[in-house]
Amino acid sequence: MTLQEINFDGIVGPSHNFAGLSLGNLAATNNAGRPSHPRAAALQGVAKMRACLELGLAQGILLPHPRPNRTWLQTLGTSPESPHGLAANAMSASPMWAANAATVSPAPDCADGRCHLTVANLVTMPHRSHEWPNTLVQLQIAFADTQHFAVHGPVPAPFGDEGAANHMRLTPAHDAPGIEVFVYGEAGGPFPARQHREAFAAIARRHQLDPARAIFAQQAPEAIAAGAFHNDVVAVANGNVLFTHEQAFADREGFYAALRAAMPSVEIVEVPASAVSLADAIASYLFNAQLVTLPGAGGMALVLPMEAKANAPVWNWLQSHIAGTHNGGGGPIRRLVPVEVRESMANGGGPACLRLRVVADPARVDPRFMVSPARLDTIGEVIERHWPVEIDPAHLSDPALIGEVEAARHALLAALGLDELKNG
Ligand code: SUG
Repeated sequence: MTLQEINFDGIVGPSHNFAGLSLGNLAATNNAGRPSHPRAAALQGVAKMRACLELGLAQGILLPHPRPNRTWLQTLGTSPESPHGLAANAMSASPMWAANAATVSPAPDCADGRCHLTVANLVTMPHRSHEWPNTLVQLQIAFADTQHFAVHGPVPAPFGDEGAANHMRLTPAHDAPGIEVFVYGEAGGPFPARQHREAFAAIARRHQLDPARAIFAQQAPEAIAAGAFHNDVVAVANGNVLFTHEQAFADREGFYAALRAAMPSVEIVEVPASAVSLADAIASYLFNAQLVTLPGAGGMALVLPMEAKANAPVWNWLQSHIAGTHNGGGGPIRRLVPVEVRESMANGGGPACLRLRVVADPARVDPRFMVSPARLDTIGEVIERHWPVEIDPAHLSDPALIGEVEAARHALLAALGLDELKNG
């Protein structure tokens, strides 16, 4: 059995819009009210997946959820057709940000030798709080092989859980036991601290992790206040490398010391605030990148948003890292792969937000959730034919738009042989 990292990208749903629902997510609130471009957004996501396949990586997908979420509206005593103030919450395409789908502990970390996944409850934001039942259904189908996977329901409210966006794993090799890092926030700042420590403590217990190999680290309150609503906006890990902004963690020294004690081979690549300010890191999404190990002896690549290339301090830092100006030529990031995900970025979702990492044998995953270039062609064709070109967020309860959005999703499910997801 070959365990490898598979990135499951959320396909951008046909209702993608800019309603400005996420307090503390500066991109989303700054773009509130603008027209969105669902077709272009979804095609950008497909192109990113294609770029990852071309790097030789394994690629999977998660599917858009039913929107508007009629089941959720029903539990609130209403429907898309009735007048209410919930239209934007029911129409959000937020499941595209698969990093918030679940927290994943690969099999080598778990006492029972299975890969454990806990669906994130996302309770802090109303528009995201109703994602988990549909996410859970997909995870239960994709990872149905109970000999190799254990899929858990959400941690109960009020313990907020945002999934893998606040979780990092450091390991000498994907198929070896790793150190899992759980980053939580503390309430009290201007913006919500969405990830609660209690939720992650529960997940570490459920996933049967060795307590000596689980580290709980507090996110810096100033990072949350500056717009880093998830830790993956200011830090990312892969293999033995932690790539982080200097101001990501509340107790930076203490966290680094704990990490070094648990894993002496860890390599911490820290970008100092003197080179890239927290504001530039957050605006450019430098760290919301996929730090990936290339097959063979290619080293690591950083799949990052175009916005990082457009930011002079960020791009200069990256160029000097690659050239080895400050590290004697031995920096772990060997290649930069800028991708265009502008529509998702405008809602605060960079390349890393769009994917959920699962270390598994691809042969154990339901093949309908894996993609090849040919399957991406099929997905692209459905998007070209059915996804709305533009959505004005003032029209989210327009029956014609609702009909178009529902039909588009059904067309994709049919094309991928996933009709069983039609109602949820
Ligand atoms: O939860 N944006 C998402 C972005 C999630 C990014 N994910 C990671 N960092 N992993 C959020 O804030 C905006 C939707 C709106 O405003 O309509 C939104 O939900």
